[in-house]
Amino acid sequence: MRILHTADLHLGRTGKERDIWHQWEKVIEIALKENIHILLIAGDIFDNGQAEAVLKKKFVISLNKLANQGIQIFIIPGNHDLRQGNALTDLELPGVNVFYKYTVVNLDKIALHFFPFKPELDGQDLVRLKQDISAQCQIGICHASYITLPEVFSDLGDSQAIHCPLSPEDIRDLNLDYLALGHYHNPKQWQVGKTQCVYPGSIEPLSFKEIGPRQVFIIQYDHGLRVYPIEIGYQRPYLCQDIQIPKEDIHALWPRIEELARDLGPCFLRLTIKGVADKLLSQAFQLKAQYFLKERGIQVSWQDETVDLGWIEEHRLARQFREAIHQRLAQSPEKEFWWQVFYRGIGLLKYCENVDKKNKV
Ligand SMILES: [Mn+2]
Repeated sequence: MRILHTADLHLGRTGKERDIWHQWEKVIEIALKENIHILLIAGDIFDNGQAEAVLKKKFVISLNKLANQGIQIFIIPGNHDLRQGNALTDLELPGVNVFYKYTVVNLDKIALHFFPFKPELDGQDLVRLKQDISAQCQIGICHASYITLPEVFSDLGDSQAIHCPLSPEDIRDLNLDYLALGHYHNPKQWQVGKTQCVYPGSIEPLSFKEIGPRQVFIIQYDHGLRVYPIEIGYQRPYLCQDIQIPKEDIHALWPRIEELARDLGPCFLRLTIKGVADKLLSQAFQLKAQYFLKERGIQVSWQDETVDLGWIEEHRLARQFREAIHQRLAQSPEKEFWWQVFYRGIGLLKYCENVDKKNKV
């Protein structure tokens, strides 16, 4: 018996429709190639409850490709599917099952326990819902928050999305062999007692927090349980880069922009720009670079940490520090060293001023 576990497709997410669809097509291909018997989707197929009819139709056609090969498809809703409506209506066709209340499906040696998403539930509620079924392999499917992992806690906490909190004790009490989760968007695999727990993560990165190639998981049950991920890459990753203005010359930074355009494929790029520059020149440069990179499929968001030359001129301490450094630069052969002293020193002076300002407020 071979099962494919995925979750968090977020079909229809604004601006990412095509990327997500390409990734979903990869999942379908893998499902066909890997000879799976069952596809589990642990919630958040759609980004919101009011998915467009055209998109739903396209999705049903894609599921039909699997159903026609005898693959059974099991779906539970996630919080996004039920956001302002219900996106999972009209999906039920032969071979496709959507569960809205706790259900056990008994297949030969495997029992599948479906716990559909409900905002008011927690881990102990799942334990109370679960029926005692005798089967060699017990698999649970839910859209929940394993808050014991710090990265899950902080990420879901930041988005105020700690729904259905789960603890290691809850997982022990559930007494499963495999827990197929959805909700957290980075792939994660860990073990609690005998239970293998997996978040497959989103199928396409949706924010700067979703790092690395995407994965789906294959669960194979013969005599024992074997679980392994299959990488499905991504369409457009989220990347972060620091760039430093050489000396005080913003234009000397242009080759770095060209290098980024050459080295990076289509992506979302957070550029943190550091150093000293005239504010207006720097803003003009950022606009020009942003346009240049956009033409090459790179979407830039700027994090401006530059210190304005104008500010230095206006502040006696900063101005004198700059003058002193320029003297050293003229005399010393260690130019790179003195530039580093300058960046650090001027950054510190600017920081101190910001702190002073805050304290006054
Ligand atoms: Mn999600």
